[in-house]
Order: sequence, then C-alpha cells, then structure tokens
Amino acid sequence: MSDIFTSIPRIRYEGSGSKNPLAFKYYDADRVIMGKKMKEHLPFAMAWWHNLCASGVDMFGSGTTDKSFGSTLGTMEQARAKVDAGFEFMEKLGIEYFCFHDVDLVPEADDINETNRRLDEISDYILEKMRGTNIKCLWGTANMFGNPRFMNGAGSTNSVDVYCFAAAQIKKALELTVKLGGRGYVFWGGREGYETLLNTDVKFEQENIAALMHMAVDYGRSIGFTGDFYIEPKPKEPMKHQYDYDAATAIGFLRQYGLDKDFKLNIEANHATLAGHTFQHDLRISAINGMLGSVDANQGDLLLGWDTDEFPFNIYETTMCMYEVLKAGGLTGGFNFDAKTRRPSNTPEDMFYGYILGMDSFALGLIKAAQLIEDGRLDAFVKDRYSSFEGDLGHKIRSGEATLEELAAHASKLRRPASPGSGRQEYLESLVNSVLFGA
Ligand code: XUL
Ligand code: CO
Repeated sequence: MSDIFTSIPRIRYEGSGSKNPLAFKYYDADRVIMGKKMKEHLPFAMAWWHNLCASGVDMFGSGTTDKSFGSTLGTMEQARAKVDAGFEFMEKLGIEYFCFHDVDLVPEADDINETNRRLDEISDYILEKMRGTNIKCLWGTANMFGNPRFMNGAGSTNSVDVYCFAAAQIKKALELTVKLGGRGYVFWGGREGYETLLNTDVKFEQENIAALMHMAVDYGRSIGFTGDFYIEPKPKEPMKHQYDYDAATAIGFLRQYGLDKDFKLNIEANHATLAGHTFQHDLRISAINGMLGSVDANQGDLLLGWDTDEFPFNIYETTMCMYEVLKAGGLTGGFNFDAKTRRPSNTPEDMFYGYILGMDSFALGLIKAAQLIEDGRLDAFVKDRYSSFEGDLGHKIRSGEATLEELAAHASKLRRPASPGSGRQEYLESLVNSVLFGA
C-alpha cells in the first residue's frame, strides 16, 4: 500500500453505535444476509473519474480540491499517482472493484496513437498494482462526450470521421477492459441525442448507434470479452434529449436492433429521477425484462433539475433498490459509486466520508430489504391483490385463450363488478416504516 492518505486508517466495521467518523456503522463485509455475505451482495466499485479526477470544477468556479496526489497535473506521473491513490483508497475501504473511462486513466494527447500508447503504459501499471490484491475491474468505458470532436455525438454524429474516432476509442477501451479482467463494458450515451430536431435525423442516428454497438459486441467477443455490455440510460444532460431516455426506452432500442442478448442495463439512481421515475422503477423495469445488470449508486437532489451525483444517504431509496436487487437474484455487475463529494467537501477525509456514507447506506438498505422480504407481508399483499385472476377465467386470460366475446358475456351476466379492493397504500407505507424504524 502506498502512503498518500497517511492520516486515514483502514476503515473497519464498528457497529451502529460507533461515533468514529472513519468507521462503518452498517457495512460488515462478512455478515451473512439471506445466505450470502454482505460483500457478495454488494460488489462495490470506485469510480475513477469522480474520486481520482474531479476537483470540484463547476459552471461557476474552478476546482476546490487538489487531486494532484503530490505530482504535476496532466502528466503521466500524475496518472501513476492516481493509480497509487486509487489502490490505497480501495484497500483502506475494502472495495474490490473499480470502473473507468479511457481518459480518466491518462491525459489525452492530440494524436490518438499517443493516447493509446499512454493507455498501454498505465494499464500495465494497474495490472501490476492489482497483483496480490483482491481488486478487480467492474467495467470499463470510453469517454465519447468530453472531447470537442463529440459535440454532435459519437455514434450519433453527422461526421463519418468522428464516428471512426468513437469506434477507435471503443476498441481500445474494450481491449483495456479485457486486459484488466472487467466484468462489463458500459455505453452511456452522453451526447447521443439532440439539441433540436430541426437539424437531426433521429432514425439515421439511432441506426448508426446500433451499428456501432454491434461492432463493439463482435470485436469484444473476438478478443475474449465474455461479460455483459450495458446501456446506462439517462434522459437528458448534457443534451436536451438523449435516446437512452430510461430503462424502458433502452430495452425497446436493444430489442429493435437485436442487441438484447449481449446487453443489460446499468441503472443510475440520479438518471432515473431525472427521467421522472423513482430509482426503484427503473430497477424494476430492468429486472422484469431480465436486463438488470449493474447499478450506478448515487443520489440526486429533487430540488435541482440536474445530475448532482451525490453519495447515497436516502435509506428508503437504498432499501427499495436492494429489495429489487434481492428479488432479481443479485446483479451480474456491481454497485459503482458514480458519486462525488460536494464542492466544499474538499479534503481527503471527505473522499472517505463519501464512500463510508454510500457503503453504509447500501448495507443498511440491504439489511432492511431482507427484513421486508422475510417479513412477507408486502409479497402476500401483492399476491392477494391479483388473486381474482386465480380462477378459471383468469387462467384463460393469462394463457391467451380468452376471447373478447366471452369476457363481455361474463360482464353482462354480472351487470356490474364488485369493488376491486383497496390498494392500501398508506397501510403498506406504514408497514415499510415499521420495518425500517421498528425496534
Ligand atoms: C454521467 C454518467 C457517466 C457514466 C459513464 O451522467 O453517469 O459517468 O456512468 O460514462
Ligand atoms: Co453513471
């Protein structure tokens, strides 16, 4: 372990009564919940970009946080220092995975060949650091939204040359993901959308995005990538409209273009709420379609209309997330903290407090979700709510054998239906509260 965070000890579980800010209150890696260790339920990942790169720059001001880690910003020396810092950080927290964009790892050069050479060099160094640790890559991706060449999109660009640069970056990022043993490969369509329909051929753009994804699948499989590809839906920001609007839209796209066997979804909490959904909603839609792959674990602020990428602390949200994940039988991916400390939280301690908060929030969510499932009343209520379909008529409808005529005849015989029954929302909400806060 290197010694960048010298004042920070290894973070240990001390229980909910602990007042030590540098200890876990709920995340107890080896505690068994519903037959599995917490750390198996919760494969946490560090996001290279927010944790090791983001310095607090926003639209109105420059950075507040020093992420040079004792080196000169924008150099390969700093790229190595970030690797050292990242590995020390993950080891101190017991985090076993990381996620990266290509350009998080090295400063991008003017010539793509030089960028790729730098990526080879840094990935050799990362591999070296991985040896002798449990740390692995959760997923990799290419940043196809930051560089000005992508101002009109990457897969959706109007420029065939820019399209080739997107292809080249995907090719390299896939090679890096395979080299680092990544479980997944993410497409987040940051600029795959439009600012105005007046200049946009939506059909042409969507077909080109799908073609690029097909090429990525073919190439990935040819170099031994056996993991899942993921689409990470987001409705807007940076573009006015992004094609991967939400889980349902992304699933429709994947099916339309025959990509649904190789792709699953990476659901980010703050993206779901930007789409006007709850986090739980997009998880549920993914899960019922067999496409819940991975989670970008963060939280938005409902008073703000953008992607604030905060560390999750809302236990209702983490509980309902873990409820969906447990019911889906777990993730093939993991929980990547696509989250950053607030701009004024600008010390190394704050980086640790952010992750301790996030890991504890998900651990508590896991504990509470398991209690909700073991309690059984929610499941029983839902089952009972649809029980009228358990008779002959219901079976015929469910198996596709019913006709409109016979259902109409049934209605006619009844003359009017009995009440379908109360939804009992308030009762169920208080049941959830009693599981969350009861003794
Ligand atoms: C942006 C976002 C990305 C993706 C990876 O909102 O979530 O960081 O997770 O490109
Ligand atoms: Co994300």
